Amino acid sequence: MGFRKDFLWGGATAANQYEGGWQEGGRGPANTDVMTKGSKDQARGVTYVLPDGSEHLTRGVAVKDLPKGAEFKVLEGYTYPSHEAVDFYHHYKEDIALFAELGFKTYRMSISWPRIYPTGMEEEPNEEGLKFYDDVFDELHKYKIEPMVTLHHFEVPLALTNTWGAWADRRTIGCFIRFCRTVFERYKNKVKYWLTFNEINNIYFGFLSSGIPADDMNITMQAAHHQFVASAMAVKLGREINPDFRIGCMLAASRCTVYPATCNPLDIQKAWEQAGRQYFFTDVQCRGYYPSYQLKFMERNGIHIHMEDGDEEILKEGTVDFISLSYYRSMITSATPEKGSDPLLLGAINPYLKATEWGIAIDPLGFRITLHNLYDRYQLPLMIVENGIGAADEVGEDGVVHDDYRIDFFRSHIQAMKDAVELDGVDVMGYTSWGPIDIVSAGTGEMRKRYGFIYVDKDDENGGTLKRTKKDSFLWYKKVIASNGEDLD
Ligand code: P53
Repeated sequence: MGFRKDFLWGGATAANQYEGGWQEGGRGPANTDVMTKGSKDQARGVTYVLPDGSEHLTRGVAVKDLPKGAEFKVLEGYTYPSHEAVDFYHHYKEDIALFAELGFKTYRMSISWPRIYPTGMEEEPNEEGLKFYDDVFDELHKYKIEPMVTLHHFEVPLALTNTWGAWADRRTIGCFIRFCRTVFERYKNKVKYWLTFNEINNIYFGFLSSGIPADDMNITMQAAHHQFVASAMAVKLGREINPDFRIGCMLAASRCTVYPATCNPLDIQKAWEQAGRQYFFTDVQCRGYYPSYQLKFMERNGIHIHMEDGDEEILKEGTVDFISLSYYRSMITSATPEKGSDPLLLGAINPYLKATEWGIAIDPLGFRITLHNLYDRYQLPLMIVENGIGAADEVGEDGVVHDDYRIDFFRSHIQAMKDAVELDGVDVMGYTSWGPIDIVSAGTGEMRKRYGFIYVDKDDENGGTLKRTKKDSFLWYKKVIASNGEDLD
């Protein structure tokens, strides 16, 4: 009973939300570097210039109806949270020592693509960028922490976005595979676990997740196809370079945890359909072909994707070794629009659940249900690579954050994961909490929305000393890891 002996406990981050050093060591700008700060009530924007020199900010990151000749650019007078983030670039030794103190077996991180290929199009990689990750991996191994690396965590060289719309264009596959070959070869003895595309089903976010400056289903689905092909090619290539690599896909599983608002079969069908819009991504990456229901859906909705000869074969040959996933919440849906049928809207409130300050439903049982579903569907090992609660922590008079709400959240979710293992027989490889140290929020760009066991002194106006302090949850999670998930008190 209980978790595997070699269970991979740890934490997870993404370069664009953590590293900072955006112009250091020869790094080029990314799509994430032109995204401004938003808030709970106001979406982030993206800055650009027009050929006449005028400067603009989009409303929201679903970039659409852009005037001809628009070029995304960093402009004076805006706050861009990714530029400094919380400066892992200069604090990695200190932070990794804290992860080691927590007892991490693994640390999930991403490699910033434009740190290795500044525009994405160079023939040769940037040695200084490669050296930085060598140092990070060496530091992790010093403490016997196994790195788990996401190759694409929402970050694309900005030049690829400006030149051809990033993943909307097939040429991006070639640039990405060149990047993969470089890092696979360089780190083949330092990194064993790789993830291809973070939350691939969040390609629906467009610019934020994949640097695509468009909001059009035909373009999005074509871009998704390019990512499927790129992911499968990366899996094949990785296996050639080192047969011991374990390469997984990554699904935003909250989006599959869709409950019908009532027992009306119309609502049930709606929930099933919406989950299908998400599961289809893992279907392609785990089974190696598009499922029939998705092909029919695209046909019915006039979505035509162009596949090249050989694509079907690539998808078949490049299926993943395991499934990694994020889980934050469940959602509800209804066939009656006023009850909220759009899973992206936070408006549909589940009356049986409490929510976080950011309106995220807290649903540990939904976590168990989703793990069970995913394991039934694919019979592949599951790796939970994101789970956690974003909260506006207050530093107490004693200088410490007393985050019992965070401990409650993790306790209930780790218990639910344990139930999935012990009661449903799900094969879970490991668990990494999201943002074990406070980092920039992807959705809003805020610092105020904190996930960490480690507090970082930085505010939303770019102020703060960047000093790291342990919250109450730090000792709690340390104890959980030390007991391999047995002691959740
Ligand atoms: P934040 C929502 C919006 C953007 C990214 O989210 C998201 C989600 C939730 O599915 O996905 C992941 O920071 C993502 C992380 C992100 C985390 O959720 O908006 O993989 O990069 O930080 C949490 O609170």
